Amino acid sequence: MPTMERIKKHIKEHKHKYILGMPIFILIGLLGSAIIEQLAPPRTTLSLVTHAGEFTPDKPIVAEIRMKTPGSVNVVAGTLVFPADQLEVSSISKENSILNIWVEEPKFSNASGTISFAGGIISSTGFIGEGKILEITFNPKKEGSIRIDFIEASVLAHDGKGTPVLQEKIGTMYFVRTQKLPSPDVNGDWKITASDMRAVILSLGSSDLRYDLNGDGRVSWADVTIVFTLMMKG
Ligand SMILES: [Ca+2]
Ligand SMILES: [Ca+2]
Repeated sequence: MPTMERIKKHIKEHKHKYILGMPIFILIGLLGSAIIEQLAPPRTTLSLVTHAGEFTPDKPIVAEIRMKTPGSVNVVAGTLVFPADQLEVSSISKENSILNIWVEEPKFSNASGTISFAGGIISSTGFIGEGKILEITFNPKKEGSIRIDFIEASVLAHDGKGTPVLQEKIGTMYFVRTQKLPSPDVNGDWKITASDMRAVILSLGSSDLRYDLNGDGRVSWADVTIVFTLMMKG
């Protein structure tokens, strides 16, 4: 189990203790995990990414499935799931994709909340680096936090054997709201993590509106709890 997952599982099991002792937990555990993230070597990843913006119901969200790989690859496939009651796909585009052959045409179902694709790169060298696989336009239907994840995905090496090389699938979360409150993703990296919680904690007692997540005019533990609760759900 990756370190962060292990930490999250541990926190879930001992949640009440951490809420009581939260400041100590922040200083020691969370600073450490942020350092580990920064020192990580390059990995083969598949992610769903979105440009910054405000998410409100009925305003389209444009997202990209992107792949990053330090070694040469030639097959990429995946299935994503989204909550069909909160979100619908309005279109999928393969324009400017790094994939140039499709084993399975990209498709989606707004009834079951799924998106799937499978394709390859026909080239003597395969593909190394970072590039776009697909662009997806979503329409949020209502307020709330919306999670989109890869339930399965694979990336195969351009080594004549098709060795599986995908190391991490990174979904995303949107915070759709009609009221103009700051997003709990205060550092804007599309994840609710210890970094967001740390930023809110460092502003405790201030009236910095960027961290006043519940809109009561000051930054308090109530705002920290909003981030903490979402972090535990993720
Ligand atoms: Ca964040
Ligand atoms: Ca507040």
